Amino acid sequence: MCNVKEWSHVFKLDPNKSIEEDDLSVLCESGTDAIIIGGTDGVTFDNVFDLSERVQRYTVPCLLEVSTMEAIMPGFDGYLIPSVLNSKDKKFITGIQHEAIKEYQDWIPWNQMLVEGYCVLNEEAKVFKAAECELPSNEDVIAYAVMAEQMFHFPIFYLEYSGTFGNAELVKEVRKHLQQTTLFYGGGIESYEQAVTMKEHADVIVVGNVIYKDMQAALRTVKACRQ
Ligand code: 1GP
Repeated sequence: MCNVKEWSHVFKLDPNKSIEEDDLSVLCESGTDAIIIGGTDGVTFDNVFDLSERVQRYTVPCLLEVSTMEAIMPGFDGYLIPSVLNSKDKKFITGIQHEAIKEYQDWIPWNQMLVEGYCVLNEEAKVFKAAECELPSNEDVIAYAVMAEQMFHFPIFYLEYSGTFGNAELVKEVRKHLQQTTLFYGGGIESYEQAVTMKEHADVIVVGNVIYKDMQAALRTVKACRQ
């Protein structure tokens, strides 16, 4: 099983976007700690399967962040299960997960599962709308972090700014309240400097979009975590 406590950097690949073989190879061999396959829309069994087969040729751990039941399949090094703590709808906190357990409990490899307590902070992000989130205050965010660790014992608390660079001061503040739970930060990291800034506070930075815009810049974010 993957030990997220040893990670500092991961790339998140969207199965709904295409990536050339050369670029995928460089990413997988960049020294990143893991490749996460996950996205908000257009995630299908076929595109997850295709991408996972390509990534699994490399030694880097490959995890599936489950966003739809239709695209769950065996063969990953781990499975990340989001629970969106600032959603207005119970469905995105425990509802879909509850349905999945009812249907598949005999097949679920529990020792490969990691639950992520998500807090989505960019109102413009697709995931904010898709998971029917409400924007929390800084105080709310800290309470969600404490809840994730102390009440639910989630292994991961994920500050998700997908598409925009977030508030480093808030990430720093959240970090102070977590001892056991690993803090993931994702959103808008497109340069070495931005990676350094967020890595100073978060345990793990998640880099997504820039992969599809500027591969060299994406690779520099790995270097920023290896100093
Ligand atoms: C998205 O947190 C990740 O789920 C990464 O965000 O795509 O903005 O890098 P970006």
